Amino acid sequence: MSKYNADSIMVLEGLEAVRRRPGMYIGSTGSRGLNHLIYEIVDNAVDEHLAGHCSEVTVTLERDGSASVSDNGRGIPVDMHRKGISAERVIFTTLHAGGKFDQEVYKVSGGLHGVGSSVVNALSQWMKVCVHKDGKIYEDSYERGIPMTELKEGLLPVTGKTKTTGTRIQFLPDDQIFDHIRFKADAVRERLHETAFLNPGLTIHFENRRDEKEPEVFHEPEGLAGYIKKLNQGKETVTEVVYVRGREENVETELAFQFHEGFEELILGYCNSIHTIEGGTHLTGFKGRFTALMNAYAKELGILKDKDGNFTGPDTRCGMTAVVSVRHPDPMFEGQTKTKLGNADASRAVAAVAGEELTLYFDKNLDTLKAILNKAETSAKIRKSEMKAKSNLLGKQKFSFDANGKLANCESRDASKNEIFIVEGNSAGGSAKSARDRKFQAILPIRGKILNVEKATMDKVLANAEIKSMIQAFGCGFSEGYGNDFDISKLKYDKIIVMTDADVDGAHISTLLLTFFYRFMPELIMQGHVYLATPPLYKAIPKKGQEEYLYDDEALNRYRKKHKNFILQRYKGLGEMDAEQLWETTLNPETRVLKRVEIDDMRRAALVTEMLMGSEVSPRKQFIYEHAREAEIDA
Ligand code: TTJ
Repeated sequence: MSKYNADSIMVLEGLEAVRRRPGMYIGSTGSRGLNHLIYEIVDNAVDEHLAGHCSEVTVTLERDGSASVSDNGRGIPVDMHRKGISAERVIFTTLHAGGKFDQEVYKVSGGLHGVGSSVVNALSQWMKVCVHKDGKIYEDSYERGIPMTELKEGLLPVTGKTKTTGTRIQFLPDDQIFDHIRFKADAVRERLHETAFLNPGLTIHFENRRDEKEPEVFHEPEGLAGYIKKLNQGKETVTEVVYVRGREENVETELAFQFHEGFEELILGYCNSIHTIEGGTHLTGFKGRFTALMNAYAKELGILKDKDGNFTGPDTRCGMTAVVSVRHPDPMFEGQTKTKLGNADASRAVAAVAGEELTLYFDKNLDTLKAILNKAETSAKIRKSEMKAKSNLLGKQKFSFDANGKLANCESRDASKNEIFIVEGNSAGGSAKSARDRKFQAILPIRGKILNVEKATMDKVLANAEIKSMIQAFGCGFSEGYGNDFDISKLKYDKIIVMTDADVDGAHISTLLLTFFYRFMPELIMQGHVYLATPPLYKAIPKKGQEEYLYDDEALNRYRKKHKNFILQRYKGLGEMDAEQLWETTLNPETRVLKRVEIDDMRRAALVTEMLMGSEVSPRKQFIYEHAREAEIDA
């Protein structure tokens, strides 16, 4: 910058604040926060689409590790905003600049904490901005948020002529800020596809040049109905997709659902295109009214007699896949991760739209209604038999060790420091028991494959020995469907660490375990208690100097570049390491590498579980290979 005046000092202070406490602005400095940089920029283009001026967005992961996002909107304003500074400059250097430019239209697409593109700029090694507008091409550039292009009388330099309009942003995240700067292509792709479902008029192009993948196009004119079809892909469905929409109290509601023959309930909530992972008022409004509606119909049709009592909410949602999306002028986000909608009017609005529109629908579509009530009846029957199974189990659950005595518990009773390792295989369990620090580390060995809880009914799940051991060891109960006995304050360990071999079977077992936690104890994951241990793949023993453990192939390649003469020892499984090696590489908090499991990983996992567990062997194996050790890192 050429001159330091009051304005530029304010700008520098703003950037400093963002760089000093990045987590406050983007949530985390791990993969999740990193990917959010892209979404934050994309959301600006989506806003331009919602304003009616943009039909195409292109997102590219570039070969140099940067990302670029372009649209065919009107182009960011480049005219003089104030005191000799282009509007574009103000947008990219001032926190919360967004609102000032479009006061009357509320920001509809959202974006992480709605903080805007200046945060992305502040957290990027460099950023380039290119605007096509009024027949001219304008360009600007920044490094770590600081402008690098000289303004001409306060305006951006013009670098060419154009017949189109639009905005292109390219940026490279700052490796001084983030744990690593490799965008997760799969997560970005899923998110863009989700954005396409939520904005049916928009076409989104995605290109991963970094990994030389073919370009992809996401265009979903069927909107939420299309989203439901995708979520139910591979499932046997028992109803058509139902879609209704309406407007109430200034809140727009759209919802779609379809029932399948299974028992799981999957309801995704969105507010202003933000996925509300923790749920909130829009979902309670929908669920409450849906249950009331089903009970009223069941009585009217004589399916429920007075003596039967009502269906519970979960009965009426047995096998339901649903998406509820609201647009709210002033959303309040609450909860641990600020992803729980808090507005009371959203609950009333969704309930009103569901009540009115679904009554119209069911009065005309008795087949759908009967299929749903049929499932509710089955669910009520199972519920009664499962309640018996559950009370039997809970009656015996008085002790912290399991029935087989397999748990090697730790000595300390300080739950805030204790750790429990879930270890695959008896032999590895044995060496882990002698390797651990018995003061605060407990070992629970599990044998072979654990049950796939996605497929099993509740009483089967509760009869499974491995699962019983875990529930009893953790001490915090579990929640699912009928009643909620989960109480995180009773959890006996701060860290639950899944430790499996670094091979296909190990990956399969950890997927099954995570699926179990996700379904029965999701708070454990949401509150960051679940981790994956990462045993090394190799030990390198050089002719001279210290031996080194290598945790992945990238580390091996780096090692190869530095060392010429060494012996490489490959670990095939945990059982191959002796107690001392196991302690040093995998158990010792000072030297080990842990990956925290994030709820985003689980969302993706839930969507692919079907594929993973399906009968076709080859795509499943392929998937496991590709993703085996790729769980997102935020250690
Ligand atoms: C604002 O009001 C005047 C006309 O242009 C409006 C605007 O801001 N349009 C706009 C911004 N279109 N696209 C963007 C945009 C696109 C990307 C990819 C990134 C950013 C930060 C903004």
